[in-house]
This record gives sequence, C-alpha cells and structure tokens, in this order.
Amino acid sequence: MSIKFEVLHTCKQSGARLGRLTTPHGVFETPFFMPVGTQATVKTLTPEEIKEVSEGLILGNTYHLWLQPGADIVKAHGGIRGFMKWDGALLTDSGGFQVFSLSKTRKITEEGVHFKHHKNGSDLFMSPEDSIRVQEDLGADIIMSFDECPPPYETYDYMKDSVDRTLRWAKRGKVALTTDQALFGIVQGGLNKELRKYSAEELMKMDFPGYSIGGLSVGETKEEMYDMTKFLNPILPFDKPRYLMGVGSPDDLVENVINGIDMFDCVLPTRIARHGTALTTQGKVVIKNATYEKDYETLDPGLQTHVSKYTRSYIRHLFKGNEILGMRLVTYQNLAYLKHLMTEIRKAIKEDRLLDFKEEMKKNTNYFKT
Ligand code: PRF
Repeated sequence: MSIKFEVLHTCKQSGARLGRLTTPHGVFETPFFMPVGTQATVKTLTPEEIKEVSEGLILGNTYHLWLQPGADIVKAHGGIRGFMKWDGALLTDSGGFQVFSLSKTRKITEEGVHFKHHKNGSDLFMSPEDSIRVQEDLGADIIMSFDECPPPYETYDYMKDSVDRTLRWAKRGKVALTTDQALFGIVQGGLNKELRKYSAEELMKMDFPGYSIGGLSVGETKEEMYDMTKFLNPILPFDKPRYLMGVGSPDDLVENVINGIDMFDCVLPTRIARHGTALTTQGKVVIKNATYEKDYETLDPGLQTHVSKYTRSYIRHLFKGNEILGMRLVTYQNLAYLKHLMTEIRKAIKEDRLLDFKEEMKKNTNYFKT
C-alpha cells in the first residue's frame, strides 16, 4: 500500500482527529482541504501558486480528462502530475459523480453507466474497470472507486439497489487495480442511516486504505449532512483516513472535522472566486458590491499574501471590467484562506479547543447560519 495514515491526537473538547497522511509525493497533516483541479489545472493558477495556497495535495477528475484530451495523452506525459507540472500529491475522483451530475441522460446497468457526452451528446460508457484503468493512467497517489451518487431523497428501494450495486462496483474496482495506488471505497446510502451503516460495513470488509463519504452536499440540509457524518464517525475505522467528497465551505469544514473527517475537496472556493466572492478571515466579501467602490482596505486584513498589496476598490474594479486578474487574485485569496483555516483548525485540535474555536469563528465571521 502506497499511503500510510496515523491519528496523532484526538481533541479532548470535540473528538476531532489530528493525523498524518504519508503519500509517495508528500506527508500531510490532517484534516486538510484539497483544491480542485478538474482539468489538470486549478482554474487561473499556476502550479507554483497552487503550491503556495494548498497543503501540497490537489484533486483531479477522471471524467473530464478521459474525454479531453484522453487518458493516453495524459499518460504520455507521465500522468496528471507530468502533464500539468504538479510535483505535489494528487487524488483523482472516479468519474462516478460527474457522470451523474453532468450528463442529462444516463442508463445504469450492472456492467456500468451509459451516458451522453455533456458537450457533444455522443454515446459513452464507463464501467468500474474503465474508471480504474483511466485512474491508473492519470497516476494519482489516491484514487476512488466508481460509484453511483443518487439524489438524497430517492425511495428506500432505489437506494438499497444503488448501494448494493456500488458495493459490487467497489469490489470489481479493487480486483481490476494493477498498481499500488491507494484505492478508497465510497460510502453511499443517501440519508438512510441503516443503508449508510451497511454501506460502510460492507466496504470495511473489503479493507480499503481509506474511506470516502459520497452522496452528501447534494441537496440535503446542512443539519442532515452533519447528522450523517456524526453517525458514521464511530462506524468507520479509527485508523484509516475519512474523506468527505465535495464539501468545503468554511462552516462545513469546521462542523465535519468535529465529526471525524480528515480530508475535503470542493469547487466552491475557486468557483465563487471567479464570480467575485472572497473568503476572508472576516467572512465573505462580495467584491462587486457598491460598498467596496471606495474601500481602500486590503481584501483580507487578517491574512498576509501577495493579494494584500491591492485594495478592495481595485479588485472590485477588475471584476467590473471583467479582467482576468480579478479572478486570479480572488482564487488565490480563497484557497489561501482555506489553507489558513485548516491550519488554525489543526492547531485548535492540538490544543483541545476546537469547540471554542468554532464559537470564535461564529462570532467573528458571517460563515455560520444564525
Ligand atoms: N461520489 C464521487 N465523487 C463525488 C461525490 C460522490 O458522491 C460527491 C458528493 N458530494 C462529490 N464528489 N465519486
């Protein structure tokens, strides 16, 4: 197995875990957040900049790179790392979720998923074995099982069939794997606790080096999400990393770390950046708002980066003029803030004060619903 994970400390106040994940391309303290580099690029940033604003670990997407430019071309560069010149660690998602979220028409069979190309409409098919083969070509340190991510409010019968099929697909993926990449199992089951427990326990019997939690942050309430991670916390093995897929708003990071999550990714910080919403130590800043027209303060007075030399007024002006630099600066800021937040969270865990930390953050920012 090419990764190693140890829990170093458990926060006495919250139960949150501080750990260490060792990969072939770096050693990382958990919990951490991974920026999303869907198409072998974290949108608008160079790999040098990504290094500065990440822990050194990013996520790539099988679905997109398989379609464009094709796994063979990425493989010819030595995988995603060689293709985009990223020398840090890498995790790829299996394509399962993207098939379901991007393609309007799809037909699920035992063999795999038939679907239409999200841009040109051509007929495509992906099986669990295809996903593993492509992820081998993409060469990430950590890879994901091919899963179905059903809508959260499906019927019990649908969910049960889906969970069983995803378990069979996980098994098939494990059999298909020919490398020492760390393949994680993905817990599904919607909002049904019995199915979630069943999904987790069946995956644990297959003995994966880590467990992802999928099927959350897909339309349910935040309370429902937190309730599910809290429920899974004592079920999942203590000594293996837990990765909550597609979750990464500041409040969700804190709440789910408290519920035992070690790894996160999300497009949110980079996506909202391109629309002019900044995440700062003082809360969200919607930079296009008129209040910032003559605001000569820096974007985030609580966080020193190269973005600090510009005024809010200037960054607002860039967005008003559709200038690319605006997107670059806010993307950098948002990832720098999440890196800072995760560093603070790890510190609070070490000091057994994560619940106090959450209360302070509630008081000092607008990230939490009141
Ligand atoms: N499965 C996979 N990737 C995902 C998800 C999932 O359920 C989610 C859901 N939040 C995000 N990314 N394979």
